[in-house]
Amino acid sequence: MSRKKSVAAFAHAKELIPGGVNSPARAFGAVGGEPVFIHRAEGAYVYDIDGNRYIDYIGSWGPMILGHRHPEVVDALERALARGTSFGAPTEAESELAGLIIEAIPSVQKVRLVNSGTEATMSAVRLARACTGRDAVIKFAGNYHGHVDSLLVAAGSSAATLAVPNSPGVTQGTVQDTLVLPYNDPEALEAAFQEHGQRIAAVIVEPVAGNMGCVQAQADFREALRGMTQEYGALLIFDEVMTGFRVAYGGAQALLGIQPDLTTLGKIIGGGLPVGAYGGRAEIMDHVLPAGKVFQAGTLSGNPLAAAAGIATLEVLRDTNPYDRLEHLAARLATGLEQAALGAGIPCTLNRVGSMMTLFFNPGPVTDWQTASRSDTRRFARYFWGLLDRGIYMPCSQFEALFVSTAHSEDDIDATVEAASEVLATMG
Ligand code: KE4
Repeated sequence: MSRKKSVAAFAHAKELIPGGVNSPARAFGAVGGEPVFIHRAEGAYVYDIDGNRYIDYIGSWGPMILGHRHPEVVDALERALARGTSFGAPTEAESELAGLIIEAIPSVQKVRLVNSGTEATMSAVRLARACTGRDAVIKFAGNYHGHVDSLLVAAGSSAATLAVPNSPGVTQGTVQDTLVLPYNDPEALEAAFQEHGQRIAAVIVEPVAGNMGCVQAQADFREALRGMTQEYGALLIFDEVMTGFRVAYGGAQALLGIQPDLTTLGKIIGGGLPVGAYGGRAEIMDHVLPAGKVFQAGTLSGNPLAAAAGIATLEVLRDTNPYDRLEHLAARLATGLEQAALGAGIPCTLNRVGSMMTLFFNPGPVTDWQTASRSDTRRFARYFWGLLDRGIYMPCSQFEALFVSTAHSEDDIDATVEAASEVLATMG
């Protein structure tokens, strides 16, 4: 499989763009080699600039739950485009998208549209601090909430909860109010609240994590999240940028039966165009300017094209309810991958929630960052490249989730399992 044009395109891009990409995850840094440059996509497939076709399990890192260029989304975009692209003024489409989100997620009574998941989480944290009059925020090792300065932190080496910046340019001052705890550890969460409870504004969490690979919050941890925040008057923020409309139409909170105080969204609600959102009870959201005093703004927030793609995507999900089909396809893939690894005698653990999953090169169980980080990333890289050379485009990192879309067929799944069996058999 020749990828000469991608190699040349990457060399050129690196002269113009830091690292040749506009988001680091795309650069194949975690698996080595040169990224493929995509020319076009259709349904379950992407086509690179060398003309190679791949079955796509990245799906733009989550948005493409309906596959690429779904006819309803394309049609909605074309109709919106005929009326213009951006007005800097309110449009009815924004209320329509907000209405779909509110209808789908009972804990959300009002919602503000922004342009990315990062903007959503940044704004939700600011709002929680304003509402509670407190400063401290708890996050969890292995959770990613976008490149918000105060959340770009790693667990402090010293006291278990102290956060340290994990990017140059993030100041100690910015992270002094951030506490980092282990995921799926209710005792650590309770201890943190006993020590810091009166100054904790919020806990932000991926209720089903996708950014350490796929790891679900366990029942005792979920109970502690809701119980401790309620007991100490802190807000519980579910970061559902990835899981919103992915693991269920109502998101992970519908699946897990927990109502957070605030929810952040992105990815699927934009149908492939830039949209983020944060929402919650009206009594909280009405603190946001101009209803309240908490500042947040955005030139292209609620952009008509993005709103059109988001509305079309959510309407198709609402009206066709494809979650049983997604479950069937994803379970078929998961079983096939597990059997392929077992057959090759390679210690692996597969974590799956609905149509998002991760095959960890790790005997498991994988329940938090500490266990996930023990995965064999070199073996993962060999698996990734073996599949890519066989026309299967998996997420280019052990610590990401793959996504199945409604456009994938059983034949696509079976071809993927066959390719994985071949590759894993060479790795045993
Ligand atoms: P964006 O700012 O990238 O739209 O969203 C940030 C974000 C927030 N919260 C969660 C749970 C997320 O998964 C993300 C972004 N996810 C990554 C993939 N794991 C985006 C891929 C990338 O950074 O290029």
